[in-house]
Amino acid sequence: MGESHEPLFETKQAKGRFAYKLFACSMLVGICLIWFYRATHVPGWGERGRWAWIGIFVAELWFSFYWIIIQLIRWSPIYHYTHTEKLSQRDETGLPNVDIFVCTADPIAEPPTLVISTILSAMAYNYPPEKLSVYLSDDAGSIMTFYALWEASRFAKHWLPFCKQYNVEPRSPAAYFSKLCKPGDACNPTEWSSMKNLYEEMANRIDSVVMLGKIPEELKANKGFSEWSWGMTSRNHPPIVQILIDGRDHGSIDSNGNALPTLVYMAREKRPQHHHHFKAGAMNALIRVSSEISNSPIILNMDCDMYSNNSESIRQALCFFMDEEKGHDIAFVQYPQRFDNITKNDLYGSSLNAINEVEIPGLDSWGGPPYLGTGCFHRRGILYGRKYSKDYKEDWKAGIERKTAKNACILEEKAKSLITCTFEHNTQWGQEIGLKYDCAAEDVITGLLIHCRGWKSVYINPPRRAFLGVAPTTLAESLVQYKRWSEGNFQIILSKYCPLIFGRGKIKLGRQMVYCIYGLWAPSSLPTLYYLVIPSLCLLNGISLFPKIMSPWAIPFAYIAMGKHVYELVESLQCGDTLAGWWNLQRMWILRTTTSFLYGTIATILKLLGFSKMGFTITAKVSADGNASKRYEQEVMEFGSSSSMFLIIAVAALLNLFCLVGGLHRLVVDGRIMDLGPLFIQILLCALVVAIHLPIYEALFIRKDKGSLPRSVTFVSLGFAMLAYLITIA
Ligand SMILES: *[C@@H]1O[C@H](CO)[C@@H](O)[C@H](O)[C@H]1NC(C)=O
Ligand SMILES: CC(=O)N[C@H]1CO[C@H](CO)[C@@H](O)[C@@H]1O
Repeated sequence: MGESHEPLFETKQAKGRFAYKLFACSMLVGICLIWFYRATHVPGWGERGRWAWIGIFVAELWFSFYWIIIQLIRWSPIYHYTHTEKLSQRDETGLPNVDIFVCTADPIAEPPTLVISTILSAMAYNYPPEKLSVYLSDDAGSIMTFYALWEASRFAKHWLPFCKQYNVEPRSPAAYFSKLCKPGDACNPTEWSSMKNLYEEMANRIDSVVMLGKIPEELKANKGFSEWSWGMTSRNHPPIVQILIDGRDHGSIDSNGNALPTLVYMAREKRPQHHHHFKAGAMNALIRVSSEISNSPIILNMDCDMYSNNSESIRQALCFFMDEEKGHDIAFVQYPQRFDNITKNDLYGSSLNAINEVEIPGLDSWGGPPYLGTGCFHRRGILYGRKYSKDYKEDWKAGIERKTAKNACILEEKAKSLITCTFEHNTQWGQEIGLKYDCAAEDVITGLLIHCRGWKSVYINPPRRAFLGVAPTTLAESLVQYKRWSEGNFQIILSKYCPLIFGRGKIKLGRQMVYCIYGLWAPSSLPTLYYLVIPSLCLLNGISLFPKIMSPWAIPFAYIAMGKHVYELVESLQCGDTLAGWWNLQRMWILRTTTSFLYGTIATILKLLGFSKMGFTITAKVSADGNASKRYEQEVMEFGSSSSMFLIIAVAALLNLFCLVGGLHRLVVDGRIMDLGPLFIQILLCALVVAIHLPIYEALFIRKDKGSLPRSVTFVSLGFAMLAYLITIA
């Protein structure tokens, strides 16, 4: 077949942008009017509320500035569409090899059955199996995980032909069998049930081995298990590389006699005295180990809890890389993070619909999305630090003729030598090569460095989700996750890699600014806290911070507030949220901003001053308590522990409640109804804050289940809020 040069993908502009631009301009006029009002109405020296006024002006300046940056990405989002059918018409032997990396770090937080479902979904991609290699990096070096992978390698021999024969979707057995309680139309019922049994038996064996904490004695004779010896821990063990399925070996075939993908287990060496650089370190180890074994030009990395929900994703991504016209400068192809476990009204605001559907396509119009750490296809060479050059042409055949001479044991020994603790000493790994170290957002900074070397990236968001993960099911998990994200991104802004400084001359100014969007999450906590607390306290004292409700100056305030929220509501509904989901999302933004982002700011600044070392918390992926998951399904907020984050939330909620009651009391009982005009906006603001915090009051005073707020939090927060109240009215 001759090489066709038809485009493999196309790019379209978002529709209706003219109306949006008009709207944005009108908002800008409103913002300018507010500035003007603020600047010309400052209370004079000695008047009450002068400092509160200046503070609120600063907070509003911050919000305006942030809003303007956000407009850059809302200006003209673009969307890409792929033509996989044109790729399939081409010669299959010309398709490149693909390596898939999956990282896991803890067999308790990330159960091995979950991990192998992800692995199996990756092995079952609709792609020539001899061109596919799947690597699992196990940072805990746990024999449980190795055992699970060993079981998966045997199960794959039945699962893969079953998937291909009946075109099963999704190809994660856990997801497939949990969603489908009876055989699909195309399936042979007996074959279907025997496959289901096979899977469930395997999952049970793995679960019981994990529960017992040790593997059956008779397994120890199998290849690979002897790597573990007594006294090895997750922080202290030698390097381990085991090729469980060797795709080059003609003996590795499935139950129908077809080839299988290569499957490799890897645990890099860990010693207590050596820093291991978390996930970035694991990814770099995977890059080196895979270079020895398969050395494919394309690398996909996915989180261990994110299974593939679409077996066509590899082909879709290749449509970008292999496009003759426009593919030469694309460094990576990023899919969105989507979640499987989201309830109808998305209580914890995890689905990120507006970000995935509008913001990232908006970033795409500025040269590509950031690297988001999962669901991303990279070109291997670019991860090695290559700069963009027009003349470069990728050799898609690289690695296709694998080194047949070496047998698996020799490869394993060679690969182990690449993942010792000392291998990276005096090399550029973690700096110029591989993923960047010393940043909590290793993915975003690595993407930034790639963009600064002249490459572009693309974002692809097909309607059928490519990767599905597990969303946080408790408030604490969700808040901790956002703390990590905001912290990592803020750290970049304060480092020498700040896009505005490091990116100068390398990427466009607009691009530098949009790169800061998520970095500014963390510092937004301060103006938000101010807005949440000070106007309410001023209400209590009868100090007006906003124009009278009948004054013409109230119009821009009303316009901005309505415009912003109505627009967001419409956008949210268009992206698939429900009305209640939107309201939940508003609450989550307040909770995240006042806790996660505040903690992110403090942690970043402490680190900058040298007070604390970088820590990393893994969010637990499963909840243990049976009632907790029931509450999750009923969309009841889960607190349960006395985290200091909850204390901040409770104090803010109670303080606003007191201020609302106190303020209204003042107006009605003290007969100061004349004050209503100047304080009306503050009363409204305070009432909205109280309304959005309703579930918090419920958890403080009404609910009695295990997921409510502990009594200690109730008492301490009452104490703090009372104190603030009394100080204010004194
Ligand atoms: C996942 O894939 C299945 C088909 O296998 C599809 O029906 C489903 O809608 C997908 N899930 C999402 C969230 O897109
Ligand atoms: C891993 C996990 O938490 N899975 C849960 C997702 O939600 C469904 C129902 O909403 C549960 O059955 C799963 O256990």
